Amino acid sequence: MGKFKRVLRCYHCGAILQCEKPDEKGYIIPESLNRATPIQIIYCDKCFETMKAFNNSQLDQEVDQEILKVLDDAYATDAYIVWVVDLFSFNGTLNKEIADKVKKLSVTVIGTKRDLFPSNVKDESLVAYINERFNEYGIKPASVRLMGNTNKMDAKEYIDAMNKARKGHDVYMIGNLTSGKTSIINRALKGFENKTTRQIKTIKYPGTHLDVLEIPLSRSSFFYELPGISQTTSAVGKLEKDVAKQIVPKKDVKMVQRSMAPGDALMVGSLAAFEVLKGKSTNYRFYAAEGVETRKVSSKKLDESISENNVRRSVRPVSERLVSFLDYDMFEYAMENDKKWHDIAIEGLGWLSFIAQGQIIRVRFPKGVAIKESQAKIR
Ligand SMILES: Nc1nc2c(ncn2[C@@H]2O[C@H](COP(=O)(O)OP(=O)(O)O)[C@@H](O)[C@H]2O)c(=O)[nH]1
Ligand SMILES: [Mg+2]
Repeated sequence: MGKFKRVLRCYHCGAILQCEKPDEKGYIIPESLNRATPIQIIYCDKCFETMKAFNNSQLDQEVDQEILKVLDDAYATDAYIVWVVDLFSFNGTLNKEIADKVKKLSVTVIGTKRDLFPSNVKDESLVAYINERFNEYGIKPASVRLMGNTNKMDAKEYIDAMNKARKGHDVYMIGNLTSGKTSIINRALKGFENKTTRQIKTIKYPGTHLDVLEIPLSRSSFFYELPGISQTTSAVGKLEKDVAKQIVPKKDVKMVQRSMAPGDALMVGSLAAFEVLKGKSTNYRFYAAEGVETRKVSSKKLDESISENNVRRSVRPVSERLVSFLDYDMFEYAMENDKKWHDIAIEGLGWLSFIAQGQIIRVRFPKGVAIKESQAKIR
């Protein structure tokens, strides 16, 4: 029998790893290759560099350039910005280009879908989470409000507060698709009195192809609802429709708690998995929509368990778009030891919450979806 060796590939781009030609695909310095243990995931040098950047700053959401154009107007007129985020799917990933455009303006944030969270979750912790995430992008929100379908909204109070805060300037409401902008407007309109001769209407925003809802606030100032920012880094936008439906919560967010130690892994359907590589045995909480199922398996058998689940579908959801390792990204988080609650959140899918105590956690998730580690949303 002839000799053979295992062909190693970059976990991210799939290129065959090689140590000879630095300018070609799959190059990795020999030290990194030699240091890697057989079970370790390996990236080529190029992917490793991009992954590092991604890991620190998340993927950049793509944005319709015309939205940026509208925000140039907002900037020029010192407008008041209302930025709507969906408390469930928001993992702290904001569109950086948009954040840069509005960070010098007065920005108020509305966190929607509060009703999906258990009522014992403190508003303060959600508000602190939102503030911290916006601060990371250089935005200090003038205020943060939480809203939910079942919460009462005093429409008149809301409009009065907005009118006071906007100081006569225009208002631009921005936020991801389905973040809840239209719902807020519909509720707020109940307390709105149009004192102008202009109508509320959808217009093509001048100089763009964008349909924008225009509400006259005074003779010379308007409220604009911009089209939703597409969810290019959310699991919802990456997976097929029926899977997307299962991961968007309709009722309360579900929490499952599992004790995990090194060697344990938590499968989230076949969509994602968390492996504990190092650390004491401790409780991990996973928050997701009701239809998202989890199973604790052995880390060693994780690949096998996922392949098997792709066929048997006993832990849902399973996506047809995730068939090989190249369809996932993988990160390892070396946690600090601050004994505080932290989250590792996968945008649009859910988040793992735990007390940081120096553990190492490896996460796999659909490629192109933003992942983020931060202090916990629910503390
Ligand atoms: N449970 C819950 N669902 C909401 C809330 N706000 C919006 N939704 C739902 O989220 C989806 C998108 O809402 P919409 O207002 O159209 O979002 P827009 O795309 O930002 O205008 C709809 O199915 C709404 O019913 C909320 O506070 N709680
Ligand atoms: Mg809308």
